[in-house]
Amino acid sequence: MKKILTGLQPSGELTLGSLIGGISQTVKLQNEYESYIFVPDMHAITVRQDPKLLRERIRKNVALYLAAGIDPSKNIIYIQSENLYHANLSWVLECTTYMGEASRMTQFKEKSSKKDNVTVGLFTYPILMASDILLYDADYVPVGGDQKQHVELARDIAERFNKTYGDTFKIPEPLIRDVGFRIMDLQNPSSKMSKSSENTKGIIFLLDDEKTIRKKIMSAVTDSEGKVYYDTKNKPGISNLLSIYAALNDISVEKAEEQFKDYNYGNLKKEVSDTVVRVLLDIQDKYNKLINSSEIDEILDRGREVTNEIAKKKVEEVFDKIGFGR
Ligand code: AQP
Repeated sequence: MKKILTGLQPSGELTLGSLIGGISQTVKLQNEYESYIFVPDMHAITVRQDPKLLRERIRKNVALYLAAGIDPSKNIIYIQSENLYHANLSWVLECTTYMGEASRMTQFKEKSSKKDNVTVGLFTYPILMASDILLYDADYVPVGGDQKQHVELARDIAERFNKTYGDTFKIPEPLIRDVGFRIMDLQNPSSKMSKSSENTKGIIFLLDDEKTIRKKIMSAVTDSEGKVYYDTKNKPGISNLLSIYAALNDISVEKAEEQFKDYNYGNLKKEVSDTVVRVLLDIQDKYNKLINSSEIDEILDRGREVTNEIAKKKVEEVFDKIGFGR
């Protein structure tokens, strides 16, 4: 069985974008693949985090994975920092990566241009991501378009290492989702809905209450044309609402477009709100039962054990080939 690997950073509260573009993709693939899903807490500290909040969010992420349909009998679920081999391998991979290729990462350029105190960790983050992937010989990494470049870097690093030291790493491939799975900010529909954006009015958090969800969708930015159809370039707001509706009802964007072609924007927003509320309240109900349960700890203990065993073997093989130790 081929392996897939997914992680959602606990750098903020998970959003509708995290659900549609991240968790739900893994839920769909979990029957076909050997699936690894983790909480990349070490990635989250590339920007400053409050320790108490970070710890809360790690647990919340896991509860939300499960509440959204990640099946613990079909997935290995774990916390990145509970496996010290991620950072160990990352160092070796840093020494296998050239400054030129790391400097080409567009996500770093974009994120660093918006911040004052940029950490070295933000720069080397894609190499830690390569370690996350290569440790487990993942075949596929389901990612949004913005992460494709990072998977390509992981491939280049793996190929270089294999060429120098002999066959060691599986060469991973990105599994790119359809355009409709990129969920945009409701207030600024030309930007991705991101958990760490400052203006929270355009972001639906998975744990928002019903009133807040409805309010955010009803005030989503649209356009003045008054016709419902899918056109991301000229109608990013309406296209985003159609994408959300299609993704949550598991239908094509074309089908959603057909269904709403005679609707006005107010009625479209009302239907989208009903769908989002239905899906999120169901997830929240399950989440509330899970968040304080020992089930989460049992799942994470198992994940820690399994992944440490796999990663230890891989890192020992790497260290041996490099010539580390006695
Ligand atoms: N808005 C989105 N639409 C579709 N997919 C999304 N993903 C995240 N937001 C959307 C996908 O979820 C996976 C995990 O992403 P992540 O949370 O680890 O990092 P991110 O992509 O950087 O998410 P954010 O919310 O934008 O985080 P911050 O604000 O901390 O940078 C990825 O596969 C991603 O594509």
